[in-house]
Amino acid sequence: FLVRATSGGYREGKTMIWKEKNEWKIDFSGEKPLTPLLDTINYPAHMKNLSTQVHKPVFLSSPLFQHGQELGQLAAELRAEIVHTVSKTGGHLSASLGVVDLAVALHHVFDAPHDKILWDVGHQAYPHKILTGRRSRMHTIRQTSGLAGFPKRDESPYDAFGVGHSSTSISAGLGMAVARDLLGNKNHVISVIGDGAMTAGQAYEAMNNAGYLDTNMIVVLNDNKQVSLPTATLDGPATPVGALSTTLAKLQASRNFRMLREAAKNITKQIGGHTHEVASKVDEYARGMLAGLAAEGLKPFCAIYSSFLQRGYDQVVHDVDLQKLPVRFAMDRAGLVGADGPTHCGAFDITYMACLPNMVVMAPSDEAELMHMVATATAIDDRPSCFRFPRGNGIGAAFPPNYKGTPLEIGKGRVLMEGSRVALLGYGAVVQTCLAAANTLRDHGVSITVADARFCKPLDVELIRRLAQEHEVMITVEEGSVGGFASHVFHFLSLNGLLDGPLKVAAPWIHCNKLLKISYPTCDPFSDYCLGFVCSGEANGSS
Ligand SMILES: Cc1ncc(C[n+]2csc(CCOP(=O)(O)OP(=O)(O)O)c2C)c(N)n1
Repeated sequence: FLVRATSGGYREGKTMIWKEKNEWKIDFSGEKPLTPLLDTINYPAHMKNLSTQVHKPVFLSSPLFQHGQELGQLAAELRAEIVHTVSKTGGHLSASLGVVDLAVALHHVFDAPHDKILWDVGHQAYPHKILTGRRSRMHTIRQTSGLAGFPKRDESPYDAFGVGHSSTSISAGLGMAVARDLLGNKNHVISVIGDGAMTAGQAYEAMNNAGYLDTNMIVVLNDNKQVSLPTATLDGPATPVGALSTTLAKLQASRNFRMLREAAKNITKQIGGHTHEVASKVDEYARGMLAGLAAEGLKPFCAIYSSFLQRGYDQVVHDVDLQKLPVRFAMDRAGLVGADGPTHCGAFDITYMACLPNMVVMAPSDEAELMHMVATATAIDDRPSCFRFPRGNGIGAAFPPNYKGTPLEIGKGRVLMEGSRVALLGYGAVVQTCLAAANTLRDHGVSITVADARFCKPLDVELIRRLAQEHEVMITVEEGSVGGFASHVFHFLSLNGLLDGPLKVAAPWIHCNKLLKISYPTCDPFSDYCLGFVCSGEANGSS
């Protein structure tokens, strides 16, 4: 099997992508590839008449086209197009290249958007986007006001379901199939899921329910034996799927299993809903497993994106927090994540972790503090703890000796800059923004204190009380949703009568787009806000 896309006028020696044995090779020239067939296609309707038959194209002499067909040519051109676009924008290259043939086939066979095509995770949607009217905007992908990096319902009617998180396609597809039947419609529903996404409990629960309901839907398992993430080690690519996949593959192939499956299907139908109820309790188990490790006296760390921890929330609450088990959650990608967009934005973790009764909730203001918080979490043995840190590089803070952190006193913040009129109380990496804003404000003659809260729970109530009593204005700063750090601070202030005096408080709500534009050391939007607030006496835009 050999697929080629050529650039530079289809001259020999300009091949960009080809397959040798089991490996894809890319010879990237950087030139915009010629894509004569793709240029004729803006929507799936334009590719319906392309042939799947072997024929000899007039303008190409490469091996693909001697033995190929128009759809194969389209796929080859799409590959070249994606390599070219992603070389400029960045993004999910391998996942998208991996489904080019599939995307071409699905859009040729099915009639989207009438038929619903659901891409699991959605990181592989670039060929789908190009074939569904968005080719001319691919250069804007993952940028502010540009195309999203993932399928998004309000971006295109061809994006049947919004994604970014894995393993939702079968359950969402099943819902669409059931809705179709209830409404008496006739469309197809196709869920495309990878072997990596297939390892999550949600996918299994959905399959269980789909089998029980016996609704007509199509699930395409894209079993490439890889997750398109950097899983390689020094010994080469690591196979991400484990015992479950191997065992299931063997099991599914066996005759006995197939007989059992038929029998089980009949029994399930007779028992009805109860089976579903029992089965639905098999859920995201990883947090449960960590709880087991902690219960046996080990020191488990759960390192996870803030946005992906959302998936296992009941495990955090029920399996860990209520039992006071010392699982440590290291929440990466906390706060704004830039090009990965809203599905990967770590906006909610402060809120959903700090409302739990036993959780210690921390956020480091720089990479050295992060080391101290790892040490702090390691030392906390009688309850769960968590710390959040942002995507990207540190600020270049000096590391502690031997790269070893020292446990912090729990519930104690620190003052970084002493002033008298305005107190900025930052939580997490935004403390750096506070420091930058403070410099601007000082240039305007405003005497300013900057404090690093370090802990959202337990709060450093002594520090907060002092800041409230000794300043005219207090502003809390965090990168997260309403209900987070500011809520805890204001709650404390109100319960202790500290809002009943002359103190002006605010937790500014600055739109993400503005925040993204903050550049040190000017940090305009935030310092502008502070200046406006301090000088005008009005809490414009505060929440
Ligand atoms: C809930 C959740 N956890 C983790 C991720 C991070 N992630 C992005 S792609 C991916 C791997 C998907 O692998 P697979 O389904 O096999 O897709 P393919 O290898 O075909 O790209 C993971 C784990 C995610 N998107 N969502």
